[in-house]
Amino acid sequence: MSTNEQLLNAVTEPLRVTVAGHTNTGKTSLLRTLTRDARFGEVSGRPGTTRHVEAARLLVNGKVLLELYDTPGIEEPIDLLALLTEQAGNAGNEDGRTRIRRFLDSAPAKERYDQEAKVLRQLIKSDAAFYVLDARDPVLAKHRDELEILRLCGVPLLPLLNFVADPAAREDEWRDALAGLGLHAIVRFDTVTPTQDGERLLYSKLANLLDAHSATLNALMASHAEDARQRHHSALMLIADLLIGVAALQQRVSSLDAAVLDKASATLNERVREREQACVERLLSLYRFYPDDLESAALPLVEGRWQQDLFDPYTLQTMGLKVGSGAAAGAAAGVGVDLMVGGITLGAAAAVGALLGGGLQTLRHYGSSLMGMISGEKVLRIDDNILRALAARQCQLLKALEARGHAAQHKIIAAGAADTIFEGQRLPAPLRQAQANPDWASAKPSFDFEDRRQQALDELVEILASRQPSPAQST
Ligand SMILES: Nc1nc2c(ncn2[C@@H]2O[C@H](COP(=O)(O)OP(=O)(O)OP(=O)(O)O)[C@@H](O)[C@H]2O)c(=O)[nH]1
Ligand SMILES: [Mg+2]
Repeated sequence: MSTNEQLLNAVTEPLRVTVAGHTNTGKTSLLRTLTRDARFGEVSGRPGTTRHVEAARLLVNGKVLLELYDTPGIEEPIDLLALLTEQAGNAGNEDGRTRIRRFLDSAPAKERYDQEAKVLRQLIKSDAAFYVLDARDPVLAKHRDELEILRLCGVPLLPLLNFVADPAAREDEWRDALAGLGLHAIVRFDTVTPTQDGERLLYSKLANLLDAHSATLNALMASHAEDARQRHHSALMLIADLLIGVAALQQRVSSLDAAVLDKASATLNERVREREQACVERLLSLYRFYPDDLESAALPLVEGRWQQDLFDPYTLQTMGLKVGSGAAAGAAAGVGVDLMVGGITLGAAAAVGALLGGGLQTLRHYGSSLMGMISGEKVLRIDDNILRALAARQCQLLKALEARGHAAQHKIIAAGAADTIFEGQRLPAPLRQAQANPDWASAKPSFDFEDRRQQALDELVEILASRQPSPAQST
């Protein structure tokens, strides 16, 4: 039995954690990020958005490990604390829970304080609570009163500093104030841009507060790390498959006539765009983002589409790349298409280049051009720098998706700012092999070449992984 299974077997019932805090501090956003569900609840910049308690469950192997409860924001803590104190007035030394229960049974809990009552009703039956705060806020009396009220429920509280990525965050001020209230275990967790090990830290601090539930939290952390590794590997497979497929793409042309080249390269470009788009959609869905969640911004995509066309010379320029092949580099002839003229010697190629007025700078001979040598056929294929740009863009997207919380609603990286991935003169071997194997344009089952394609794919995944390690590896 694996350690993970042992941990899971030790879990008897789900851990119940209430997410509480002042209104508009990012409670619902936290739920979105922890459940990786960008559609959970309603998030907005106006206060009082969440009006009811709403639960989300985290499952591992079909078993519910954690139940998280989103709650309405607390709006009137100062008056409520005064009421609780007043209600306790003649009751002597009763404990906090009794005071809270009395309040919950009283008329104000159904009227003026009905939002607050929903929070307390949930909190009192939970194992713990995250107290979400906006670290940009100054520490005020209302926060202290709010914490005092929540603490009456007798449930361990873990304060969570949200908005810590904002330069206006007053982290030290909050740490001091919380320490003054006896709250020393604190987590920084920006729900929009959580750090790579943010969730692990969150759960491990919670485990420190909740000895009895450490098996649950350990199982959750182990499963999160494993999920992140698997997602990362699947993402690299998608990217590698795109690159191998595109490198193998070829478009035959009957002549080197400009109009023929134009048409053929346009067809080829379109096939690449479609494949790139399909890869984007798969990556988004693998990371549980939706194209329409990204509206007006997120990533360098608009509604899941790249803002800049891959074949626009400006796109390549912003990545420090240019299209190499002279003859095919004229915009009309299809930017980014490398021209291979089978069977033509360098001398003859130069002549053809001269004919086109461009000069074939990157004439290459690959496997299929041997065929061409006999038949005299000509094929267009995708320029090396387009492959570099494709790799860079997809890896940039992957990085952004891995850094993005599911509560994010705004742009996080600038278009075109991708780092180059395959620097230098030559493309990695698996891509060069793909260029020589037009059959690799799509994965097909059970042919001889399938294994070699798969090997090249695995090799390319390794190369990509060495440039873009999984975030889970650092944890
Ligand atoms: N930049 C940034 N914005 C955040 C973060 N967390 C929340 N927000 C934004 O803050 C606003 C409030 O977020 P919500 O998640 O709705 O807050 P809430 O605490 O659930 O609010 P109520 O339900 O009204 O109590 C939204 O506009 C969020 O997009 C964060 O970590 N960084
Ligand atoms: Mg909310």
